[in-house]
Amino acid sequence: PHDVVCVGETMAVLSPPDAQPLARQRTLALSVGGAESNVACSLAALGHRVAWLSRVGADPLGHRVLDDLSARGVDVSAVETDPERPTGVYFKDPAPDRTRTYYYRRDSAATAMGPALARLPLLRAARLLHLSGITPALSDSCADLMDVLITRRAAPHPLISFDVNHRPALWRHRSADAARVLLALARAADIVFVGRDEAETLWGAGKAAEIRDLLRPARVVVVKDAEHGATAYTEDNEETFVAAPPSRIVERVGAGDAFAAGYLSAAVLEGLGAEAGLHRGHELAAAALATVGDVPPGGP
Ligand code: KDG
Repeated sequence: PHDVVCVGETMAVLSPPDAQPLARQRTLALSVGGAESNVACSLAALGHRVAWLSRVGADPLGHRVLDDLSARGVDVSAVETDPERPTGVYFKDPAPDRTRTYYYRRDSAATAMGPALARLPLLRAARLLHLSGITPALSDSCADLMDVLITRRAAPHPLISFDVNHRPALWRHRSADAARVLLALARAADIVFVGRDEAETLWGAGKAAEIRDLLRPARVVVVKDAEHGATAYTEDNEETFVAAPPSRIVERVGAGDAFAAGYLSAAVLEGLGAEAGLHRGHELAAAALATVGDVPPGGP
């Protein structure tokens, strides 16, 4: 069985190779990115056995997604190819404060994921399942899948890790309320990653300890506070803060995913504890901040 199974949409990414504004570009770099598969790539680079589950279109971009992820050591054997719907695409528009993302993913192949996925033996046998708040914003069937996996624990064995990953641009097209849906999912997960600013926007909770209380009964809550550092609240009610090392910032997209991978690798998969998890999280996030791609270059 796999150490970790990550479930979510991955897209083709078009980005300015020089991190300059999109509107001025003549040539764009084509890569692959998706919050959950970014985590999968970082975990595979650390030597963990990882699979990614999703759907891609029967198109060249779908092939590219599968090729890139398998080249990085991620098992993509259970990914479905959709003959009708395309692979999603997104563009990055870098700016000095933060990169904006523009999605072209409505009715993509991944939006047709649904509760049937929870029956896959590969998913049920994993030690850890990593999911994010992007998926319930994709479609009704994706929201049902998240409910079945997290709230109803259709796969009872794996621990569930959930990164809140609030993407307002996706919720704008949905009738469901992001704050309510993401709160219910986070509370029902075992390990939650959330940004302090994200929690403030969603739920009006701005202090790490307040966020922890709000997300109870989740067993572990990791609150990330950008450049300052991150605090982990573990089951014994221990609070551990580790400051982020100073890092060179080229482009931020993917840093949160790298952080989650680092924490899961050290604290959960290797059982080294929260402090080691936070340190490894910061270390991997720093590498992601220093590169334009969602995931630092790598692979065997
Ligand atoms: O965390 C990085 C992701 O936001 C990026 O890879 C794109 O998956 C993505 C999304 O839906 O925003």
